[in-house]
Amino acid sequence: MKKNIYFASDFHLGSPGYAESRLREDRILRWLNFITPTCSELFLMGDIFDFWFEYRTVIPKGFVRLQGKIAEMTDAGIKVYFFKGNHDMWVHDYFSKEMGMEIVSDALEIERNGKRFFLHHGDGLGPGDRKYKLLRKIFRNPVCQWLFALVPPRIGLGIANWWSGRSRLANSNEEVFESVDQEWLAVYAKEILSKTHFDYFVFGHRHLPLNIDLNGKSRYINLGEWINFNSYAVFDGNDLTLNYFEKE
Ligand SMILES: [Mn+2]
Repeated sequence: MKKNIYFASDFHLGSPGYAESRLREDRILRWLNFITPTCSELFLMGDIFDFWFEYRTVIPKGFVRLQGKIAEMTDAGIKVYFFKGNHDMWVHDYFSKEMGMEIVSDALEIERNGKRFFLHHGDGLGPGDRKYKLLRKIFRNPVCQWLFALVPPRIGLGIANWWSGRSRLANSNEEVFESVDQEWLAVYAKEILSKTHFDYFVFGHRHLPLNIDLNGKSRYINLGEWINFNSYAVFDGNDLTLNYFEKE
């Protein structure tokens, strides 16, 4: 019975290099094969690629197994959503046209089986991080994207991959949980809850699997990442749970 909804983010394919990324891609394929029989919808919630920039006629090399598998899933009638992350926001029509995915640029609010979900990659939300919020505006600016596309891929992708490599994940700084009040996405979720009800807030970006009770009725799940955790969330029509693939 295809009734489950799956959520995952932060595969960071391409990082730190080809060989390690390929092993991760194989693992992701095993996971997709594992969920396919029960999957009605799949939400890929950002930073699937460590860097993706789509030119009008050119895409980055690699990741063909994932692309083929997603096309197979959407061809079979499974709805797949692709959220723009802070590493892979430069998508145009390739993912929708070739892979049948629906592109989500910002927050997505959905209701399934009477449960309300607030979904977002998680970047640029909540208090602080003003430097990134400014950068996000530049990165998402159509004129800036048009100018970047004029740079030949060999140079443009070189710069971009160098930039991506500087990120916290590639430098394996371990993420730690301090307290709910210091979790900026929990703070952001609570602010929304003061105005309107959601049963679940699902974010990525934090690189730390979290399942936090916000007020007794609502929860915040962070999807973690796939370099250390292989973490994902599943909604079985009744409840949303955090799970780990190929982990004891
Ligand atoms: Mn990430």
